[in-house]
Amino acid sequence: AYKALTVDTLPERLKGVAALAAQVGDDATAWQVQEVGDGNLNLVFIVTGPGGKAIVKQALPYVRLVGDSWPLPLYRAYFEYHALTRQAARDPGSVPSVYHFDEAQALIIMEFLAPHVILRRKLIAGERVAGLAEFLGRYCARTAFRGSELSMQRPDKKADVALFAGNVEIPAITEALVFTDPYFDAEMNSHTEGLEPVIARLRADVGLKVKVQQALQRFVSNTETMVHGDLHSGSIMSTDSDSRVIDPEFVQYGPMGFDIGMLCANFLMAYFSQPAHRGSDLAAYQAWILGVIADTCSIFETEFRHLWATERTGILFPASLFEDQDHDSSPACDAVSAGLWRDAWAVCGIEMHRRCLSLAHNADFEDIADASVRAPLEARNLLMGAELIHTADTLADAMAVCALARDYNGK
Ligand code: SR1
Ligand code: MG
Repeated sequence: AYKALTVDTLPERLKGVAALAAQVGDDATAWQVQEVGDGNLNLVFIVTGPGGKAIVKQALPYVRLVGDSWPLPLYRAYFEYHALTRQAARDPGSVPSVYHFDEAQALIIMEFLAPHVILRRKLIAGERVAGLAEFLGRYCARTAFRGSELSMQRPDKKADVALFAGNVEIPAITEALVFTDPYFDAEMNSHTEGLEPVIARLRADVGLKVKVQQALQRFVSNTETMVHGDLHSGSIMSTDSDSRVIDPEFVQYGPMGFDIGMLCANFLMAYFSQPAHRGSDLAAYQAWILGVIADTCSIFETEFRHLWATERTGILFPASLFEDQDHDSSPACDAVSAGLWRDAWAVCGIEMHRRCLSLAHNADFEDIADASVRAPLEARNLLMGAELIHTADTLADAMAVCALARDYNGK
């Protein structure tokens, strides 16, 4: 039966797992165990032994952030495991290696990444990561394209959609906390004092709420590709020059623009929060963040078009309908890309709202102790989010989004 691990029980309980012993050494009495989970949901242990280190991640039967009053299925570890194997296949090297999965104990033993730290912490500290945009742009494009019917064969895609459709309660968190709660007075909401006029304006904007619900409609019903589902800067670990994506338990089949939209939102929130974190290097660091957004999106587009040209092996937009007739499928790729970015910018604006208004705010803003400093920075973020949601259909590209961010940053 399932039982949550502790630092004291882990060596005895996992000493027989050969895959763990292979990483850290056979002698479990020599293992040192630390619990380091700082996310909202799970236990995360670092196991250190004479042979090295490994991560043991175990799901809890409830939301850690809230407590056992909010039960949450253990099955999320099963979906996380299957997501990691697919991400590793679709973008090799982008995620930690998995050594062992135990479904009954809802635990995954995986690679200890060192000296990687959570990207959000690096952004708050004003640190740069070389190659970040290249890595993230390629990761988002490859997983979006290779998990869709642009690439996958019909039986594989149908089987995968059916498999991940079993992940019900975890995406339900996103459906509520991201797409719904920010726009009414939901029980678990909280906000910085002083934001009331901005919040009232958002909630009075019926057109905005229609667009958000349309985005939710696409999120729940459009199974275009396998999305990570929670791709914020806390789901990325980086050194100064290497990055990996972690934590895909919010996986589902959803819109191709979902992950990159959520990702850009988190860079924008890093950008808007910087005046409270930086001194003399503020302008240069903010410019670097906007550069990461612009480059990530442009590399996404280049990689997506490269895959379109070289790996279009699925049922969608077959060469027989395009290349044979006019030797050019680029108008079709343009149309797919336009729909993808429309979804991405809407999700981007919505994520910018939820991290300031519903449960689970982000440290970029929360680490600003003085509410009178935090509120105006969050207000810029909320208002730009609303503009993104309203104009998602017509935004030219990520450069236009960065220009908008510069405008709001000056307000
Ligand atoms: C109750 S879970 C709250 C948030 O934590 C996760 O990391 C997701 O971002 C989720 O929305
Ligand atoms: Mg997470």
